[in-house]
Amino acid sequence: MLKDVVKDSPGERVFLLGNEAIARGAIEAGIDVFSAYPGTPSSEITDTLNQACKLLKGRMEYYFEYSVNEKVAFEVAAGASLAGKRGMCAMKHVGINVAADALFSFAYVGARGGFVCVSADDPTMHSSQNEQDNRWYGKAAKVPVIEPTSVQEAKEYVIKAFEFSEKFEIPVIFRTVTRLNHASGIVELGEIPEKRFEKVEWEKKPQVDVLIPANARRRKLVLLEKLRRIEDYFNKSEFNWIEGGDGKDGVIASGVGYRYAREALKRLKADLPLLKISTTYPLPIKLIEDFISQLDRVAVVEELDPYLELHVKALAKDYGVEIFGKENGYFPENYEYNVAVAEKGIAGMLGKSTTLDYDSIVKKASEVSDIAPPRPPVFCPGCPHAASFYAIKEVAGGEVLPSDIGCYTLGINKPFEAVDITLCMGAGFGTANGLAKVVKNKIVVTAGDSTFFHASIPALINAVYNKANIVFVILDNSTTAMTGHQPHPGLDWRGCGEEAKHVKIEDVVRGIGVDFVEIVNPYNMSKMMNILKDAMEHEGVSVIIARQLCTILWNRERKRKGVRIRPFEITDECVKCLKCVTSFACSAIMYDGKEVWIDSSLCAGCGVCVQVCPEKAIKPKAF
Ligand SMILES: Cc1ncc(C[n+]2csc(CCOP(=O)(O)OP(=O)(O)O)c2C)c(N)n1
Ligand code: SF4
Ligand code: SF4
Repeated sequence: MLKDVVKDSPGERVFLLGNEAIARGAIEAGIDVFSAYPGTPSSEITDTLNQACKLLKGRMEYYFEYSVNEKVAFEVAAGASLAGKRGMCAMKHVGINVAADALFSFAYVGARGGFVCVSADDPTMHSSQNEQDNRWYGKAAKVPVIEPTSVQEAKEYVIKAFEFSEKFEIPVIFRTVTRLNHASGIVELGEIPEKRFEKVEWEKKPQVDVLIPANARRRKLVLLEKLRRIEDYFNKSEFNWIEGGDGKDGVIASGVGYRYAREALKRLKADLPLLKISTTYPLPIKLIEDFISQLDRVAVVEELDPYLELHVKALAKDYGVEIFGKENGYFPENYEYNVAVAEKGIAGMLGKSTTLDYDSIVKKASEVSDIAPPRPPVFCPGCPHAASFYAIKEVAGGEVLPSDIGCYTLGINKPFEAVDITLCMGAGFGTANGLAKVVKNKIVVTAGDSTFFHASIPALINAVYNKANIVFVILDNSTTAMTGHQPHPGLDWRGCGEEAKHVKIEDVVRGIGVDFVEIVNPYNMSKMMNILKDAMEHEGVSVIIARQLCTILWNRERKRKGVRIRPFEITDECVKCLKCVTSFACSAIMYDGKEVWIDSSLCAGCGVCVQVCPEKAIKPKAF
């Protein structure tokens, strides 16, 4: 909990979420600057440091910001590091794709103040569009990767990562996975340093900081030399260790895989030597060699790609050691691991049976889950995106409907079916640029306000410049709803409870040169549909800003102001045509096969269903 994250009582043991432990680590490390763009599973690191920033004023001060996207977040922290301050940024795994340009080059320049970038990977894709394994980024960008294996380590290793970054003057990727970010555990608190936020004088170092080719060529050699020293350091460092018994079989594990492997060995009553690796780049090659050279068979337990496995296999050839991993089918290459996965793989190597029949347990569990009614995610009652998608479907259902990532991706579902493409943030309008040139249909793209600022603006400029014919509906609910209602540049507040300078979407769009710009409240269905029709007639790019506050925030605002929500009800004029159920499907409208009614406790009182009902049978309920 937040109160524990800011608690100044060294030695006390508190119960923290993995992401809170990372935030606490940042506080104990005395960070100077923290910047982030939200993304599950990393968001609570950011939201915790946002709140802690206010509470720690006058005690442990740092600058906090929600940045417009991950590339900027990375660069904000890098700027701080270049000035000798401790800079930290956090993002979900795909955020590193956005920040990658800066990441690769910053490795050459190197850190001055400690620099730590959290990459929160998402095995099983609980809330992501892909399952990329960001350990490869460390190897590709030549940036050290440190991976904690428990909630306590999450806190400790952030502090150590800063010390390490400063020792070797190198940025660090702090890689976590959902199961660690969202797990809770006991954490022993350390000291919170006393620190005021103070600016420093800038020291020029253009031979290092300006990556013209002549400098970059020199810096590459410096980086390679650092990595050699780091590998040596990791061979002996406290991040990695060997535990367990002896014998000719062993296990190598990294990240949370280490915890699963430990538990699996306990269950199997197999006292094998276990090598835990928390520095996945550069790998502690000597330590691995020393470990495997004593063994005949080694199982490698790691989630996602056979990253460790490929490296270990290359070394194992010299020692005639047999490797049991993903490539020979002992472990899966996708989705999250658990103790059962680790046990099955290790038992397979040992030629033993598992302690439980995991396959039949999983089969039974899936039989039970088949009985439960399916509960796909739905728009909240009163969600303005639902109203927008209803209008888009009515007016442009047969056209090409690229979209983006946010709550509005739910527009893919019945009855809207108004999302044809979703790749990654910003790609909705990007792909629309290409589609507009090759398909006969009209292109009607949707993207949220946060997504607009994050990565849609260059594609909009591209469309105006290249004279594409596209309708762009910006679903402006005045928040980044999907990741927990964080702010973005379209709002007048920012991180750490401070006011912001509001960047208006309409000003940006008009400034780019779009001459069809309309702002409409999507709750007004007929107006929204008429504007859509006009936009589709327009030659060139047209932008509709569908502006209505996210209902969760609208409900909170009304509650705060003491405004009673007036729910709607279905009256006796209902002829049971079921249009409100089959064409609109607000989740407050109930249908049990016989009766249709509105659940007053869920209804947000938006009145959109009134406009959907052809009989005008839906009316506000009397208080
Ligand atoms: C590169 C990247 N960063 C972060 C995310 C996590 N994420 C998914 S959607 C989204 C933004 C949603 O906000 P908005 O576009 O305003 O739509 P809303 O959810 O409010 O409807 C974020 C931050 C992501 N998928 N990809
Ligand atoms: S959180 Fe807000 S934007 Fe997301 S579905 Fe609910 S009402 Fe819509
Ligand atoms: S007024 Fe109608 S559409 Fe709006 S939340 Fe209530 S039931 Fe749903």
